Amino acid sequence: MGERGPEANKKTAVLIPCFNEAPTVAKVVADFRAVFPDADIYVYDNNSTDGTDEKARQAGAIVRYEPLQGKGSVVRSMFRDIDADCYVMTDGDDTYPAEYAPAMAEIVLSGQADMVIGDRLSSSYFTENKRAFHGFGNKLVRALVNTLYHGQLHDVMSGLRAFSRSFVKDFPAISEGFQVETEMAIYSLKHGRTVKEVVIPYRDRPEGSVSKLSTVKDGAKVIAMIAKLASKY
Ligand SMILES: Nc1nc2c(ncn2[C@@H]2O[C@H](COP(=O)(O)OP(=O)(O)OP(=O)(O)O)[C@@H](O)[C@H]2O)c(=O)[nH]1
Ligand SMILES: [Mg+2]
Repeated sequence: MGERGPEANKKTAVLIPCFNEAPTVAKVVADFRAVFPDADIYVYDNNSTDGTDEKARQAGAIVRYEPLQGKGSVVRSMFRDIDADCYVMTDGDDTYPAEYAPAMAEIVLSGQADMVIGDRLSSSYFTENKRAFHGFGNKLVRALVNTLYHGQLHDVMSGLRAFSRSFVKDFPAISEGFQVETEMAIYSLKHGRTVKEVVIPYRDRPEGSVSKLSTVKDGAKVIAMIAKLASKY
């Protein structure tokens, strides 16, 4: 990337929603700091009880607290409160490769997309993720969204994304939980936002790190969200 590229003088913010990610959050902050030396890195802690906030602060993140539980609630606050030209979002569980994120941000900063999705489903997701029902759920949601909203997305629910400022400030963020990524896909398809995907490798959570996703309960909420938005948006 040249010094005078589209990213010159532009502010990038890295957003990491976290709920009890103490085993991994410091590595995630360090990995993203290494590839975005000038970015503001935010960890939004959502009532963690395992010292996630301290670990994040020691690693150099700006830590903020969100009392309303749920990834969607956190995304709503982050999008409202943070000012930047480009936003990169990732999970705190060290499942996404930071080294792919600058190319994704570049697509946003050069004006080629409002949202760039890191597409896990076209690479290692189905062999890396050990919960078979997650794979099924991802395929089902992708098929429903693409059929109902005329999309051609490969990965609707990925946690690694880049967004433009206008996307972040316009996105309604009505989801409280894990439906938020699906809401982003439907919002984009219905409102003519440009979406691009970059294929990324995916790795499973390391030993000792615990998933917050209840496959059936959260899966049902995602399906309900798809139905709800069909009339709402
Ligand atoms: N702020 C906040 N973050 C959450 C909450 N639940 C999960 N997260 C974060 O959202 C990200 C994704 O959660 P995961 O449990 O990894 O869900 P997933 O990636 O869909 O599922 P796995 O494949 O099991 O990892 C992680 O960074 C979590 O810490 C929550 O209630 N609040
Ligand atoms: Mg995860």
